[in-house]
Amino acid sequence: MKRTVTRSTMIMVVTLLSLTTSLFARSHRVDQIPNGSELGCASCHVTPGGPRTAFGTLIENSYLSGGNVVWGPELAAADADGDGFSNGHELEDPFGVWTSGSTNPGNTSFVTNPGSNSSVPEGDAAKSSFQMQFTDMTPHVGQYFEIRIVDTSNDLTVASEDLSSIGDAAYEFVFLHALEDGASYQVDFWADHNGNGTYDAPPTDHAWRVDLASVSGNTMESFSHNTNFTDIGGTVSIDHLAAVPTELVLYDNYPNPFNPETVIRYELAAPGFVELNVYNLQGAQVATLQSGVRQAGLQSVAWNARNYRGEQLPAGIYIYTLRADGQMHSKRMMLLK
Ligand SMILES: [Ca+2]
Ligand SMILES: [Ca+2]
Ligand SMILES: [Ca+2]
Repeated sequence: MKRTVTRSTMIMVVTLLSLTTSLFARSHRVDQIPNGSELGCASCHVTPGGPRTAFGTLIENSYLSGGNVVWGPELAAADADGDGFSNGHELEDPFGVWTSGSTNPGNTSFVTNPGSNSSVPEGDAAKSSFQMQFTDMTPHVGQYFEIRIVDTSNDLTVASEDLSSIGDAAYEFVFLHALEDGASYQVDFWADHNGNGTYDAPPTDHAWRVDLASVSGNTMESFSHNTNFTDIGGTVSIDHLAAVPTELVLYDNYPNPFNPETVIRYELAAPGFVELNVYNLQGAQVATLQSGVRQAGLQSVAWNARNYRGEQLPAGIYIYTLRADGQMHSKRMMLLK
């Protein structure tokens, strides 16, 4: 990195910083814990700049690096004030996934003081949270993915989320305040392996179930891709796929890179004329995959890497461009040999 700060500016900044720290304690650390601005310095100091709270002491002793707070899973899991709720639970980031500079997590009105045992979460805020970590999901990158948590006592879905397109082999979901202590749940999830936009029993689509028996506190599970499928049934909500999308969306093709075939998917907000073309990097149009009126909803088009004349195209990067509804979207794909 280039240094553009002059020596005199540096001295001024250092002087200002030392003045500020002596007057206002380490107020910059407020931005280094999730929802830190909700409590200000009160999370770490009993009085501004005064004695530290249990949370402030824990950070001071074990979670500073170069004067900055090291927020993460470990500090989140600890319960500094011993009130039975972890620091992360009290700050709405139970698994310590928040990073400084990003949007504050969770519901700010649920935040309680991790440095005071008289400040504790109540009602929904006291409910436990769940984190599901996925790894090695490479076979499904680019596919639609859905996960839901079902209360096994009444078969009701207590939380669900989806990804319109899996972006990476590793990803995670956090469901805040979804679990009741002592209750049991099943976590059902599936990837739209055949790309048709609806759930099909395995092995056509890949679907799995993880059981959470009698949960106690904030709970974390991890899952790596395997072929031990469970048919999670047709009750999974895919309503939003049937529903008309509100805007034109062009998804990453899958697989990518590819050989010999890939699938391009997009969502159309209203019925209308659609043109889907493929160009090479020189800007020449090499194929037209669609040209005509299409219905609203999810559309899926396969391409076998052949040009207008049916000839196999050389390996390389190609651009696919979707024109519809007065808009144009483009993405890149890579053909391998
Ligand atoms: Ca606590
Ligand atoms: Ca507390
Ligand atoms: Ca499917």
